[in-house]
Amino acid sequence: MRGSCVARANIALAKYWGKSDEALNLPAVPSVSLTLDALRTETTVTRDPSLTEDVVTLDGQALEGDGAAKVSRFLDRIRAHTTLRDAGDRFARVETQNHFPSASGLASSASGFAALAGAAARAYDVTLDHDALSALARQGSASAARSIYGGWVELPAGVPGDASLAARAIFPADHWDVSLVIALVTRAPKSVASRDGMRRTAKTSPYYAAWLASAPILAAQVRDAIERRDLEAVGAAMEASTFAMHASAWAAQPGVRYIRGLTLDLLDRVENLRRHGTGVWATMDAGPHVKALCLSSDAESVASALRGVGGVVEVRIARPGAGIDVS
Ligand code: 2P0
Repeated sequence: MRGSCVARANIALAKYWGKSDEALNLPAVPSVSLTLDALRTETTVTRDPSLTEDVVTLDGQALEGDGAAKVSRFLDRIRAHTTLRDAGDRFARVETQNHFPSASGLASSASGFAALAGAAARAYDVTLDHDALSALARQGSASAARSIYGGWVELPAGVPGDASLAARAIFPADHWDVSLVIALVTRAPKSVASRDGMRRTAKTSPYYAAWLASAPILAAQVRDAIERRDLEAVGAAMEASTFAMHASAWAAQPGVRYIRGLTLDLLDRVENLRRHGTGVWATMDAGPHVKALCLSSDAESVASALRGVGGVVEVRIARPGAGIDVS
């Protein structure tokens, strides 16, 4: 009757931006990510015969409207696998706790749908392996497919119509002791949801075609450099992927711009650290925050440098983390 799942967020080193199939939520480009230990989502799904609809809470607050409908539609996909016949068993209470700010560009939808997939499959007694859970989580949010797995993960581009697309683990979390130093620029929700931002980019940006052409090359460079544990090569390809993604979005009409003044100040600081000999590179997602990739032995000094940038709300260090834990 009940399933719980912990999932961790992931940060893409080679970015996903744009879809090849909107209905199946398939990415148009391959992406490569690192699952993190510090950003956790915990979800419990409890089937409750007394309910006449799903009841969803996020951090203790009732979720209504589109957010709740998205969760219900996701549960419907799990329920489609069940042989439960009793209508009273259909609806569930879904309680989610995010241990980081929601919807602010810190990939909460990634850990959110990964945790929901794991918890719901257990609550509805549906046996799915990690591959099937990843494909399922992908339909909630493509980046969630990657959070099913720990460590270094790849999500290939989707071929339109292929509902089975899943992420795959390419190297375990202990492959390489790096850290992502996460500098929060604001606690406010992001300005444009990623889904809307990427749709607008695909429809109107003259640079979207260039993004589609360059993203697979950058993803391959990131993957090969991770294999060699070559931080400079990972960092350079990660920054190229980040800037190409943001540039394609910025050129949409109207422009989709996630970068703020403070984002640029943080990028300057990262570049400055590099000029003075620290191996550190930056990335941003669909939000203004900066995540700096470095060796774990440099993480404290990078964190303290980023804390020194005026206006930064919070800086935390994240290390490679595990895939989902279902109980
Ligand atoms: C990524 N992002 O690869 C990229 C980089 C944001 C920038 O995946 O529409 O929430 O739900 O599949 O996964 C954010 O997009 O989008 C994202 P949907 P998702 O991490």
